[in-house]
Amino acid sequence: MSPLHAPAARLTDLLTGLEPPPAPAALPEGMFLLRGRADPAVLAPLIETVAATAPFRFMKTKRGGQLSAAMTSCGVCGWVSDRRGYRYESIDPDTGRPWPTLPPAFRRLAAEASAEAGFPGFEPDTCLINRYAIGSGMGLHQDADERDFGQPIVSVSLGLPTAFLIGGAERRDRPGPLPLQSGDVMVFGGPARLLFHGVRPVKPGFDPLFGPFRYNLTFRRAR
Ligand code: MD6
Ligand code: FE
Repeated sequence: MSPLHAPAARLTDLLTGLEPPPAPAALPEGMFLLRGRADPAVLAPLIETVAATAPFRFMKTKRGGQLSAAMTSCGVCGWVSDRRGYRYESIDPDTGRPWPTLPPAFRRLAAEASAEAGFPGFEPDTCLINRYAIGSGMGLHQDADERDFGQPIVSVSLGLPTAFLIGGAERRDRPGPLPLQSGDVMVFGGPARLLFHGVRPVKPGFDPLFGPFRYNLTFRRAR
């Protein structure tokens, strides 16, 4: 920023000679970040239980590629992608069985976090679990496969940190990074519900609970 446009220095900064800390960028209206709201130690074994019934898998895309995060789901339906496109399915196509039920601690976390963000009464019917190895990320997308966009999405970050990319209402809107750490919870509701977003590739590291991975839980009301 040129000095001409720099904000006037504050008296305290002039006196101490210190730069003021950078102001945190405001989140878009309807998007909330609850830092450290989730307990990773409680969630880790529940993810393992879900994955014992519905193993993580790399889903195919319509165009013949494969998603870079491994995925599984729990709840009355699960999000799937294959050569036919994206949708929610009641039966896990990999096992031929229903998805495992939503653990009560998952439901409770999603309901409490959404209420804290100002969306009371959220009852998710599905949780998509993404697992990112080092170097994996997720391209800019909108979550638009659910029936009612009036329902929020609650998202929980676990394991290795990354930067969440927050875009705008149009794919071409330039996204800005939001650093996320294990235990951080985001709520997307109201005017933020259909914003484009993505995830930067995960940098090398090792998390004491989750090892060389980042996990993300997204709770939705799909039906
Ligand atoms: C992730 N999250 O954080 C991917 N979508 O790994 C999402 O794609 C997402 O965090 C909708 C709402 C919140 C999210
Ligand atoms: Fe998403």
